[in-house]
Amino acid sequence: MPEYRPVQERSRSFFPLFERKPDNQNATHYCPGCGHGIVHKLIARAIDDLGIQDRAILISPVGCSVFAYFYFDTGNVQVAHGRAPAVATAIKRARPDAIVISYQGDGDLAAIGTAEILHAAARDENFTTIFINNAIYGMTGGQLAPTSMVGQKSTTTPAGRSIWNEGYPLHVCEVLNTLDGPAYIERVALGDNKMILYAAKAIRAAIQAQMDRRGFSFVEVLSPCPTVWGKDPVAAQQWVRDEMTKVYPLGVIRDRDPWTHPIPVPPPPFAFPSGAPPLLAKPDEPVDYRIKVAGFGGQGVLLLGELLAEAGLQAGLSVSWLPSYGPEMRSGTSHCHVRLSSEEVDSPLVTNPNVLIALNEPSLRKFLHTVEPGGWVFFNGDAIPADCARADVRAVALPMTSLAVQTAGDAKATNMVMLGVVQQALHLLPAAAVDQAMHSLIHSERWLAIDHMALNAGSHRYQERCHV
Ligand SMILES: Cc1ncc(C[n+]2csc(CCOP(=O)(O)OP(=O)(O)O)c2C)c(N)n1
Ligand code: SF4
Repeated sequence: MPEYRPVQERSRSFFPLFERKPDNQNATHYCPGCGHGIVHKLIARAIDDLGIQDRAILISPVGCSVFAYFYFDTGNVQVAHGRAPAVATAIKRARPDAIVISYQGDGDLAAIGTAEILHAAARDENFTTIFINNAIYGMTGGQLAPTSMVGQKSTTTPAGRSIWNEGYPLHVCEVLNTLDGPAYIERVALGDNKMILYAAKAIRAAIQAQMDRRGFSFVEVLSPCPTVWGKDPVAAQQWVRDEMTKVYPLGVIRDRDPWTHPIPVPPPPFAFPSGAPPLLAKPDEPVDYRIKVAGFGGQGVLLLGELLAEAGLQAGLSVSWLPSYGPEMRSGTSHCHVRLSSEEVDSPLVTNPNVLIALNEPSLRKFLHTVEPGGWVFFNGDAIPADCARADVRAVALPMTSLAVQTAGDAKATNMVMLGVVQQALHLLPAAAVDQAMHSLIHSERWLAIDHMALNAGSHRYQERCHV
């Protein structure tokens, strides 16, 4: 028997206090009569009733509901405008046991984010989207939305939406219903109390569909925006009931029989291609290298980062590699973020590296101040420039480009000299893993030979000059 709790009670899935505004911790930031507040409550109740608070992750959008993470005591990720389905996809795939609830307004979902929602639904991603259709851009002050109705006035259509100028409103549920993917699609409204009870049921059913691994579930909620519509809360609710529901008919649009459609099966975990060596043992000591590799485009910055990540993978670590580069193929700046960790990697961004690999002086100047105290700095140059000295980091400066030319006959092998130096200094990764990574990423025999020479040269030079 489900536990009986009065509806008025604050949901357990809300924080006891909303700490966004110190002087008002019991109210949300929504306007009186706004549908967002009501739908938040329905979602929180569903999370409570389904017993999933510990594994629920809410994706909040850009729009009036951008601060949803101040209210839901669940996992929370706030994402860029329109990108909730892409982020929800990533989270659900990485954490199949999480219950992912993606929350979007009509500007967010049906304008800037149209491609994301269509493709997520077509791929039948197993997460739930709650789509708040208030037929307007609320947060930005009332511009026309794709779902604004014909004749509806907005700041960008002061004379009302015209089919000649702005075309017809987008019926998102019906569009999604043309796709094979979705498991569950329903449209509900907040037009009166009975409708709100239906909305509660729909939200619960959609989340349940996800829990049953039935695939993509979607609930559109026709929702009042009294402030921007210029109506009082009661009139706004009536407008939802009397006008919006004429254009957007309510009801279950798809409830796919789980037995007639294959349940999406997650792909098998990553396996090394046959012939690859078995994973090397994880280190006894926990490892958490946050590495920034930076230099000019063409210096092999990205390849060096990729090699570190690939070798880390071969060594059984959790890794990430995130490149960032300008549009030029040559001589623009580029850098990448690499993480090598014995724990799961939470974010691929490296803001405060504990290892900075600077292949040129501008990169040293740009990133030196970001290095964590106690971290390592490897610089391709005769010496660290005097005005860059930092007493709280360990710095290694060697002229790696000259060394690459002298020993491997090619300045392009500078990155491999650097790899040899870093390896020798930090014993970052097992030599076999580095070798395996080089074989996976460098496909020319000639370059493999050159790069091995450069790697060894870097390693020896560090031993001769720097090892104490
Ligand atoms: C990339 C980008 N483009 C535009 C904006 C401006 N912007 C913020 S919210 C919004 C639309 C919000 O409308 P909706 O999604 O319907 O949500 P509501 O505020 O009505 O809940 C826009 C266009 C932005 N923040 N980022
Ligand atoms: S502007 Fe509209 S959507 Fe935004 S909080 Fe106010 S009533 Fe809600």
